Amino acid sequence: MCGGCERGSAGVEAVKHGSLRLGLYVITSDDRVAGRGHLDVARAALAGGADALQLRDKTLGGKELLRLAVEMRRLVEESGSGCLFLVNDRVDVALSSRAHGVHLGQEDLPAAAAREILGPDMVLGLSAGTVEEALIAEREGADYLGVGPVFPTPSKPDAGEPIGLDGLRAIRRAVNLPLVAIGGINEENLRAVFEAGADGVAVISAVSSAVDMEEAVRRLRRAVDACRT
Ligand code: TZP
Ligand code: MG
Repeated sequence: MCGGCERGSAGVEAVKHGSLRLGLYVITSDDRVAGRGHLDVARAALAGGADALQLRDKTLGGKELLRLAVEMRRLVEESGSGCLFLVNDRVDVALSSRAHGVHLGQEDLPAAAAREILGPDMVLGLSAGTVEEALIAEREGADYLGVGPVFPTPSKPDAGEPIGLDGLRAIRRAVNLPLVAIGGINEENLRAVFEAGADGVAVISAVSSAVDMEEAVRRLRRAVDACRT
């Protein structure tokens, strides 16, 4: 999809043709295991066959985040894997690093404003934890929704009460957008998540905390594929 592509070529065109691949969506974290950083997680995600990769760091300033984003974008391109690359929170960093898209939460720039800046071709993902948020996100031009937390998570202390599989089902019934479920998802519980209507699963600790991250991604890849055959 994006080997050597320019900004946004994996965007709306892919969505329109129903080919936005989000089945296994890996989000990077820093220092979950000492000495292991964002780029290590990214390398493992790419080698293990992730469909999408998101750079997420709540602590870094713009300069350092952009440096990482540019490097991650380069890794994605070099991998030739067609993996989608998104930046969390920062539309400016996503644009400047030529990411394929950005993922925004409820407290970030409103979707309509983000879309205006990003243009029609970049992928815009939005977080939604309720049916109401999902309906608004759909109306405002999201390409996919990050839905959760489905289960309790160690990775986001302010994530709020888990919505459970019932919450995910309710959002599934309400919107047509691709849904990427997030929060406490692992190899063991991901089948139930797909059965509840998710199109993909996003994970942090299932990869970042694994002893062998690349092997963890490969196992998740197989588990995701097994749910969809
Ligand atoms: N948004 C909702 S839950 C969550 C985010 C970023 C954290 C997911 O991390 P983990 O370790 O896969 O539960
Ligand atoms: Mg955010």
